[in-house]
Amino acid sequence: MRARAVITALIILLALAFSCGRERPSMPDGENNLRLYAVDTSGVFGGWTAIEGATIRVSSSTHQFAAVYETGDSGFAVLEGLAAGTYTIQAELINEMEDYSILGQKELSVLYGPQLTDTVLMEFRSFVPLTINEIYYCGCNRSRFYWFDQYIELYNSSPDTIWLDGYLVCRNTNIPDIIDPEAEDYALAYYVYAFPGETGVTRECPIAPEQFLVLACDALDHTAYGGSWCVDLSGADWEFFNPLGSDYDVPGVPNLSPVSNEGNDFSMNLSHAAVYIATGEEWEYGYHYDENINDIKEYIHIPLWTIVDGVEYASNTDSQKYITIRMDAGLAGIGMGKYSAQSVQRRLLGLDSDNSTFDFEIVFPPSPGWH
Ligand SMILES: [Ca+2]
Ligand SMILES: [Ca+2]
Ligand SMILES: [Ca+2]
Repeated sequence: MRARAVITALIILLALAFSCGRERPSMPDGENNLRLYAVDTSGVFGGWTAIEGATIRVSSSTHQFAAVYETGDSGFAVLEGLAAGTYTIQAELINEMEDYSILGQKELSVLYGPQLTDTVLMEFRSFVPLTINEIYYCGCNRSRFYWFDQYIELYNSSPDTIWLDGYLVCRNTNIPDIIDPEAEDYALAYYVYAFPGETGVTRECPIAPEQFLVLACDALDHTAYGGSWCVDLSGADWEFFNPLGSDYDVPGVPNLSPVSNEGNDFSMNLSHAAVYIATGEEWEYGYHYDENINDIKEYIHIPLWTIVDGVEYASNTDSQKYITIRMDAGLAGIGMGKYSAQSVQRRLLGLDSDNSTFDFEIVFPPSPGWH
């Protein structure tokens, strides 16, 4: 009798277990809710405290997802309906009146779970003196394949003039085929152009406080060649000029000159590349095998400690990173289409969290020399 009762109980348990297994709802991808606290550690609000009014920016590195939230009076925001995946989260509070910003970031893997609670710790983030403020790369006229109006804009958010003599402007190559960017203490560059002069010695290339510098691939009025959506760069401050190539040297616009021995103008891929500026204090040629051409090729190694700012952009969020996350943990320009005449620009002048997903936004029209 007793044995039968035990067996019956077991059968019921087994049945329950099976029915649970069968009937457990296959959790849809988007059913996770995350309660996220934004905790300030800087002391602006008096000790560690979860703060109201912090902006929470969320993006995924595993699927197309970007959203913005704000914390309520209990210091948290509820991020609803998150699909399973990996997210980068930034909490920020920017007080332009009182001129401070507190930021925090974290990477989070969201699995299949009904409710999660997490915290982002925030601390002071100072404004970076010299930044890449805008990159315009995607082209302006598909019918003419016109993308020659590319440019890079620099900005000085410090109260002092910065001398760019000897500084380098660099563009990567398709790095994952050649080196592991996380394993090296240099960034691999393919196009490297230099400002005239010598770093820390000569003083000929100033960028004044709050000044924008436009570095044009060709300092021409491109509306005349590519159409009305293209950018007039006739007022550019500098232009990239390669005397080895069939490049046009606009008189009156000073030139950035190639250090790399490629006969090409400084050009940027229309959907995925990285751009970095370095002080030029140290660099060297490096030779690597490239399986795409089955040959050794010449590159330039830019030591990470000389790099002032680096930005990677890509239209696809799951693109393989070209540069180390120590320079840029994210990607600017996600979702941008080729020939859309849009550019990526820093959201806030001089604010650099080393994650371009959060630091940059897509803008139209491009804004050479202004923000
Ligand atoms: Ca040029
Ligand atoms: Ca020129
Ligand atoms: Ca601009």
